[in-house]
Amino acid sequence: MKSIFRVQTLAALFLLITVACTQTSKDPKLMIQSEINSNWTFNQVGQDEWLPATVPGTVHTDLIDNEKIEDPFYRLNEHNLQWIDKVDWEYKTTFTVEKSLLKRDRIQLDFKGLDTYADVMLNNNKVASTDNMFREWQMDVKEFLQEGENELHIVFRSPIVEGIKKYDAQGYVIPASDNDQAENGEVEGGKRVSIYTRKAGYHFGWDWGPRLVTSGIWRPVYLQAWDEAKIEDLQIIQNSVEEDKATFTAVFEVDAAEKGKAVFSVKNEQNKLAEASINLVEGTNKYTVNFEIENPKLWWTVGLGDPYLYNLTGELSVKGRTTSKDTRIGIRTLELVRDKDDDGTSFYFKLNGHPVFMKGANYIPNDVFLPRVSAENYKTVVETAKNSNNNMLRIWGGGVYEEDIFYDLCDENGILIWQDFMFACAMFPGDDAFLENVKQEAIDNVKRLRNHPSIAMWCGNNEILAAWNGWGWRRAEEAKSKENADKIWQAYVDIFHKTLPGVVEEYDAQRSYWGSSPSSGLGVDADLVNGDEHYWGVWWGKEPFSTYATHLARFMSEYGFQSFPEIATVRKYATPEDYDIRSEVMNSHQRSSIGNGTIEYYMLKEYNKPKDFESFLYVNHVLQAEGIKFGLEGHRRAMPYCMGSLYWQINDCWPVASWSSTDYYQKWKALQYYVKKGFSQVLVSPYEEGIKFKVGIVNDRLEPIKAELNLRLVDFDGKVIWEEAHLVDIAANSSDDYYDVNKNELRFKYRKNIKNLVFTAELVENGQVLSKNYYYFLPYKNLKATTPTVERTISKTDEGFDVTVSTDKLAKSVYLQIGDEEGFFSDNYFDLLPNEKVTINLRTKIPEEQLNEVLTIRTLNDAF
Ligand code: BMA
Repeated sequence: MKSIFRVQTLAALFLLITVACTQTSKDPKLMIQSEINSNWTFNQVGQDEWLPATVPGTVHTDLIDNEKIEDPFYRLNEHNLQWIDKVDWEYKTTFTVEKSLLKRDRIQLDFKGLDTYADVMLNNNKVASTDNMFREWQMDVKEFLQEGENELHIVFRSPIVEGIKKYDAQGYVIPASDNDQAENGEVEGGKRVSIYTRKAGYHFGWDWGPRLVTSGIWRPVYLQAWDEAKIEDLQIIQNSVEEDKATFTAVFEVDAAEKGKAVFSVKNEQNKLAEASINLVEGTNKYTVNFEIENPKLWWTVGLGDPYLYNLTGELSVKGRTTSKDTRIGIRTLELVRDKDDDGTSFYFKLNGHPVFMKGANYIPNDVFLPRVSAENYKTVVETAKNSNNNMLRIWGGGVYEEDIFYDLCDENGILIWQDFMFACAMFPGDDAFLENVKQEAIDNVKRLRNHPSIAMWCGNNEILAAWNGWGWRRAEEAKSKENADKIWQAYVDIFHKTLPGVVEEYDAQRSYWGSSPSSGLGVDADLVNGDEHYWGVWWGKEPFSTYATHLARFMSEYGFQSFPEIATVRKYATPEDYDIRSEVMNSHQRSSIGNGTIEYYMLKEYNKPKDFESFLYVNHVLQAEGIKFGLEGHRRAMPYCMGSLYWQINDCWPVASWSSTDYYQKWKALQYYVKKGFSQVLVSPYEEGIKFKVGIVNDRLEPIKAELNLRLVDFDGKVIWEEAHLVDIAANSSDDYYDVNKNELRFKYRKNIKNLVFTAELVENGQVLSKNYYYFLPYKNLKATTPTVERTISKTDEGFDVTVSTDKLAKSVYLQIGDEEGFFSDNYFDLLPNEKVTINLRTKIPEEQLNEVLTIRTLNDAF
């Protein structure tokens, strides 16, 4: 039996191979693709100095690599490099094409990103002229290719020169904020030309960014060849989710060279989920296949469950040859709920049926030179967000639609994305060509990103509606000419009320579109009861930090306070002679017009003047963190009225004074540690409100909690003056107060010690501390905190060290540093009470002897 079986199998196999070979000697794959990423050189047009180039890359980074310019981030170098964006640049490479490839039905060049005005020449034939950094460009090139060597040549025209042409032709000035640093950029007449070019706004400068207007092949270039048909896109639409099954439609967008029979299928890693025979129609068309997933595991955000993902493959077979596209989905329902209620209109996200408070940050690009952001950098920023209990990041509209890897990481880590379209703080042109360009850009990006479970919502722009109405742009324009003001507003309506929502409706109908952040509806100005809010009263308005907790809207999508980076980062761009925030170099790395003065104003309210530059940096970190803490906790306590808190901003694009919680080198400032605590799944939060002193508890878990709430008044020598313990029942997904006294009573009772007292609140569940929080009744400068002696012991761990610290008196804002060495402390800038022993884990590669040399521990007392 056995041997017969074997003979039969072999014969069948032989037959199969012969059939396959006689049927076609062609590649079994319908499509092949290769990346054109080597042998690139570049040259300034008009010069003749071709130098090696990196693709993907930028002109600036190629000039750095060839030592033609110095590091633009160092001291004042940026200002000597403004000529680069006013000249044209060209890139060239050659690549080899085999005869077999030329036999393919169709051959295309596929550019994932060209920055920005590029003329593309293949073997001296112009195959495209591009004008939008955010779009992908495909061009049919079969007729221009030859066997053997082929030359690809791309000329980038200056975005400034192109912008000036359009600016001059407009006939009236379209308002743009001074984030477009035209003067810094030495643009003739200070013309703010950024709005004419579909290119990352922050390249033209921002109040946290340098002015470095790049050009280049910033995303990969592919050569693709195929026969019969190509899958252009695979969209997975979720139709229904029930406990035992979820149903979907796979929408294949296929470009077919000719009509004919095809088999479409959808597979997961183990099984074929569905298959359908469909007749292809020539040209680009959509074909659908329905499928189901049994017992679906849901995708959850940070803290609520696993962000479970399903890998799927859509396959297309024509005449026995196949092509496929991989994608990945998360099964979840997500709604932006806008219901009328007693206060106005709600604004919250409901995930898998549960309202979820959004805790997170605004996110900007990680570098002004985008292609050098590594996978590791992306991993770090997303992990920082996750480890700090963020469940949402807002990709702000003055940057870019991020790389695929960024969204993949957010999918994997349970972080939702509020995705702005790329428009910020400026009005824009509204001519037909511009609108069509914007439409194509939106289509490209919506199609690229819509299968990611992390994408929560599309938002038209950042602060443009607020600028037009609230900042007075409309009135100013009307005063100049009503007719032109009407044209400018019409362009706004065309882009943000028609084009962009139209694309979302057509290509991603299941997601919400929000016109502008902040706003209260399409074209409706932000108010506190109907939508999202950017609150800058603290900072621009010099209002006290405590206002964060009282200026409440339905969703706080921006608020922030600045700090300089830590000394190790400052040392990378400045030398000791620059160590004064008003020095030319430090000032050039501070782009907020009111930055230095505002930091000092707030600092002197809470603290005395720091004794030196390094101490200033340290106190600035603590100041920023202590300030934002009012927002992190206050917004959460105000749930369900307020359902989101996204501080401005998690990252930096160069080393600078900014509102960020991690600096350009991804180092955590004090704020990042405070965010981690302020956004913990369960939070205990002592606070003052009017004449009351209260302790609130916020529970983001979807289950109730029974816990012990321990409250104490402790003096700075560690003596417990008063204590109370309460057993508390905390409802699921709730915020409430669990202690409430008259503030004056408390102050009166302890008036003798108030300068020497800290109120501590601790929430304990089954012996585990869920959250711990300290509260002082006076600003630090009015406290009687004397210099403590902090003891430390060190022990080696697999990934670094455990540093255990203890103190004889209150140690305020304990700050551990390891000089310029690389390392990460699990906690930092924390208060330590006598009788406490706290172990901090330090992840580092430095040896123990070195650690003993470089480890320093400061407390706030050392800063004055
Ligand atoms: C917000 C943002 C940015 C800006 C930040 C700090 O309004 O939208 O435009 O960088 O404030 O000023």
